[in-house]
Amino acid sequence: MNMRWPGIIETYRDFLPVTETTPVVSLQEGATPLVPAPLLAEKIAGNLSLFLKYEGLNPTGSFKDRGMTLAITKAKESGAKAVMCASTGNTSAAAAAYSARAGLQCIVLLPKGAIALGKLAQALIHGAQVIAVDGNFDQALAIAREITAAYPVTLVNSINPFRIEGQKTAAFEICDDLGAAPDFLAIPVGNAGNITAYWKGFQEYKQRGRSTSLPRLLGFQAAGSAPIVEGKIIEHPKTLATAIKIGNPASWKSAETALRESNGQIAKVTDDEIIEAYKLLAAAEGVFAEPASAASVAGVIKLGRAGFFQDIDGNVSVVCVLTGHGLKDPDRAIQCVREPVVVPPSVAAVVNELCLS
Ligand code: AN7
Repeated sequence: MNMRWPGIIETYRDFLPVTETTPVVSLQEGATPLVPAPLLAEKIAGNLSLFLKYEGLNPTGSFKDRGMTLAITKAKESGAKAVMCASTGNTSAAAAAYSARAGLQCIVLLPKGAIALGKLAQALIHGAQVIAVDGNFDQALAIAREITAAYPVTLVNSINPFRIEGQKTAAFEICDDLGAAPDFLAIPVGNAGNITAYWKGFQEYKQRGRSTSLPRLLGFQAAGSAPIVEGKIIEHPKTLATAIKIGNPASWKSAETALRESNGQIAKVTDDEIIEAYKLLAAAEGVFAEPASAASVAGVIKLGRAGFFQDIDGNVSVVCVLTGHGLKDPDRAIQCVREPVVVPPSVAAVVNELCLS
């Protein structure tokens, strides 16, 4: 069979810890579009070229698939029978799907009542054993770490280095598509695995002569869940962007290293700013991303308003990572716009409603 795109492991095999005999578990993840966003760019700054790395178009609807294809492949290679993760939703959706494909048992710990509907549906339909913890994500992750240290169950949170290895391939794709690294990469930050992975990817691509420059990283956290920005653990994180409702990121240190080495910065965006960007993306560019993803765009809008890009000479290229699909969280979409009006089933009623007469 001649596959058009065989997934990230086969495509970037030379950059990943696999051998000829590694049993690759893939859903043909990766090769996500880099969508130009000219209307949004124009609103932000005159000298901006803006692109959206639409990671919601991965098989389970988020960037987690890149890390999970490798984490599950390596778990299978090592002879593991079961994997576990704590999750704000997307990791559990990916873990459940790839585990199903690999024939592994999958256990997921979810903070009770704090998971978007689509993500919960995914974990359940793929046959994971789902346990709701009456606490927050950070507590669930602490439990998962302790259990996987004591029992023969493989942890597939991003503390697992294979997750980072897989996720770095998104940086490769951006360089391949643009023909160079962008000037800036804007990315939402939760547990901080993805910003770590992107930085690793951009660096390796440059070291291996596949790109010639490095981007500056712009990380964004939700204002009520911004431990890295505040410089302290947030015991009770709050935000409607449930994917990044994380108060004690596992990859905190490596995120700070990436920010420092790339001459980047991390800032916070409020829930109102996130929703504004979320609606603008959908209505002005036709791109539906979940609220956490819109944090990257909200951050770039905020920097634009402060004159950040205008102060730079010449054209500036910015890639915003849209980490998850908008359909993950349908409740939020409906809540923040107007629900449809209801009319009787007649032409006259619809014409009247549309003010056509
Ligand atoms: C849509 O699924 O942590 O900074 O358990 O789902 O690498 O954690 C999700 C994180 C951004 C933050 N956008 O990435 C999980 C989980 C979306 C996400 C992030 C997440 P990291």
